[in-house]
Amino acid sequence: MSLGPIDDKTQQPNALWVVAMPAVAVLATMAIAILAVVVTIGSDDNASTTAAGEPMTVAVELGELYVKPATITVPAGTQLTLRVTNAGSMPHDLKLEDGVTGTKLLDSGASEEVAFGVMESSTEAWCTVPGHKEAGMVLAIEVTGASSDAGAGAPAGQATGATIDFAAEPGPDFVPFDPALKPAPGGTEHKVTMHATEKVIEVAPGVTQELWTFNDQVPGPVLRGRVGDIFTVTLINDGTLGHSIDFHASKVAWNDEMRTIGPGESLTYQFEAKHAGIFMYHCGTAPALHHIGNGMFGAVIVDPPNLPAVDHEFVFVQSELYLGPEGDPGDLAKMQTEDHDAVVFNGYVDQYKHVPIRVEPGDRVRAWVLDAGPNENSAFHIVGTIFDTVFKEGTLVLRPDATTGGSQVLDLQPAQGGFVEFTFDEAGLYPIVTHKFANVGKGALGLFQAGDATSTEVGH
Ligand SMILES: [Cu+2]
Repeated sequence: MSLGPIDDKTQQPNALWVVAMPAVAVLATMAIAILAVVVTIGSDDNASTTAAGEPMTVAVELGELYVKPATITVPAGTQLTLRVTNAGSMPHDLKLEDGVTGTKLLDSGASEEVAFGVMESSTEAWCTVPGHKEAGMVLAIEVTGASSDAGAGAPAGQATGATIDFAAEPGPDFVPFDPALKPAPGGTEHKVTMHATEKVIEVAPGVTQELWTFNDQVPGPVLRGRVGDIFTVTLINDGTLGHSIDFHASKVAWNDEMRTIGPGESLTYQFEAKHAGIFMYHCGTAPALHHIGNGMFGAVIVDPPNLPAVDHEFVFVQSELYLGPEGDPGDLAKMQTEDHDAVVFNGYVDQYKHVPIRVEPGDRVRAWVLDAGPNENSAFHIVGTIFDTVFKEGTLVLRPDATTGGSQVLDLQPAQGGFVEFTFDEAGLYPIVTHKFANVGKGALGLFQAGDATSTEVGH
């Protein structure tokens, strides 16, 4: 027998990780590689495929986000023991499909030798930390000479995601995410505590997901200040996974303030708001796509100097939903293929269609918009009005002026933001959409109600 070849293409840690990889981990990696070679040389290439019970021990390394080797090949009947070392910087484990056989959750640098039992047919083991299997942390155990190869290599049954009924109404106790924005608090220092949590939350009528959140809400809390203010944020990890926070409003080193902390740990992240705008913040823990796509994002608003008062300020954070099974975390595979189930404003399907946002005709309204993605763009538009003021990505690109025109859409790519200002000239209903219209039928629909509207019919 022999170990399967190591496929360098799939097992190279990514470049970012290499930067942060401590020398100790490099040495550990080399040692493991040597161990693996020793096992290969020391094994019997002519082993009988029926030599039931022959023991074999293989060294396996875990890291972000790979298993090395990715494939091991053993004769049927082998009593397989794996010596598993976590060479990564975050906790990992390695378990068979039964979810029981395998290692405990190994901290960075820890090792465990575990009997995986007698191998009768090909199977897989993977890291059970959510998202890590989908990101590539899978070990294929190929069994040669098995009596029946019927199931060999077949992927594990894929659980199907929950489905949304876009015609359904939320329950009577439904409370929408409050879109009203408060002014920046007084003072120039803002002390904020953010709890990273994992919580089952309703995302559409009758549909819940185990979202990963900041302060049990999606989007996370809006932070607001002025240019020159200091934000001191204490992140406390109340979850069971590693989490982190990355403020786009800050200029700080990625490997310090933005580092991943384990369950029960905390860190302090301080930054000066040096530039005006609406900035995204998000969890950056690998795979970041999963942590953002499953709810860990929010907005920091840094007011431009001399921002005039208006009658109403609102915030709309657009994001997608990639549903896993009911009550489970979102589906990373769907996030990777950009196969979203819904596009939502402030975390819930069509919530301001169900509960319109009330203003009065003639009121000046400022809507701050952030596209949290992780994948979709936003063509933010309000049916029935024209934006006379547009601020996008740090620049006031349009202001009311008899010589300039109007704006119909604030166009945003993921992580971009800005604000628009407008009025409603007549009483009635005004839909809030992204004019990427396929998404309007998938949850990206809300309503402003100006004055007393006589009907809640929406003409679509
Ligand atoms: Cu996270």
